[in-house]
Amino acid sequence: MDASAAKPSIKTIQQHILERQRAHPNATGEFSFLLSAITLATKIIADYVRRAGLVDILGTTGGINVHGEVVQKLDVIANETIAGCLGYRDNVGIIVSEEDDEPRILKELDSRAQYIVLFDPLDGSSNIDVNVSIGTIFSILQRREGVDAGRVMDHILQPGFRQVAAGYVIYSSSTVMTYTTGDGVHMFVLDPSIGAFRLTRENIKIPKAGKTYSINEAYRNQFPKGIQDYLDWVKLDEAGGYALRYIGSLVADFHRTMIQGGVFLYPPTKKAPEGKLRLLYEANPLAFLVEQAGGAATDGRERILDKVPTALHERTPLIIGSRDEVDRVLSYWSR
Ligand code: AHM
Ligand code: MG
Repeated sequence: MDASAAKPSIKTIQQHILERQRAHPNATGEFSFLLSAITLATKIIADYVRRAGLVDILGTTGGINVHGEVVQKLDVIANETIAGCLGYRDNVGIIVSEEDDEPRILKELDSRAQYIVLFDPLDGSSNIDVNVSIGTIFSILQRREGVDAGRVMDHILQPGFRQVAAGYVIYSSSTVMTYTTGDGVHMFVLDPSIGAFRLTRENIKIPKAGKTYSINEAYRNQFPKGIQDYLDWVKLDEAGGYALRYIGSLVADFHRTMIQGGVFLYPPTKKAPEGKLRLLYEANPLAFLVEQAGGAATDGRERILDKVPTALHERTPLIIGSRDEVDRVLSYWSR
């Protein structure tokens, strides 16, 4: 990417979405209305994250979530902030969150309340207390035509290729929002002086290849043999100098991979035979983004976006990143 592409524009995310919508003759503006709820929520979360050491929001709530993980106070704040902002949008019928056991039905799905928003409110939350980057990931589906509104799970459990939009926000040295509606991947930086996300990169392309691999190698002995073989190969002279980078926040590891290329892997382990990451609100949205940017995402057997979900909080192995590197991993390991 050339330097001019990274020059901040005065175009805000709202202007960008509206402009892109105008290119579609049947656009009603509904969608920008929905996305603006997400940007509003993430601005509020960014503000909490920035003040995290100053106000009493660090540490745990004492609770355990549906995945058996310790719930951080900021997890709850982020979850309720997003749910609250979406709750004011009459075109959102259902929301699904990593932090909630069950979907929240805001309104019965109909031609007005047609969207389902699925999200991980604060990904990487075990990193909160040590000031490492964390993020929000979201996926947007539309209700299924001809399916009764009462069959809630049928509307939610749609394969990833049906997503109408997806994105993430990373709370880091700056707050960055990246989204796609199937028309390229676009990146914005929150300008705190005006409270708006400003366009910094349009139509991002992930490098086709990259020599950075990102995996929790401490689990090496638990990984399938093929993954172990790949990990052996990257260390050989003939591989040509790979680097390992692992932050332990999916959003942050993915963000780096999108910009610099390489591969992120969370394979099955003995402890988590289906991997750790969740299909609906982690793997699917990131897979949609990476494919739009020219990369690839697989579970080792099939394309992530083709997977037909069977449960709300289903997990999946995830190999995602530059196309050539994903293919290389698959040449060592496929299920
Ligand atoms: P979370 O959604 O509860 O924060 O868990 C998901 C996180 C990802 O951000 C990250 O990639 C992964 O867990 C790290 O797992 P591990 O500590 O096993 O490497
Ligand atoms: Mg997560």
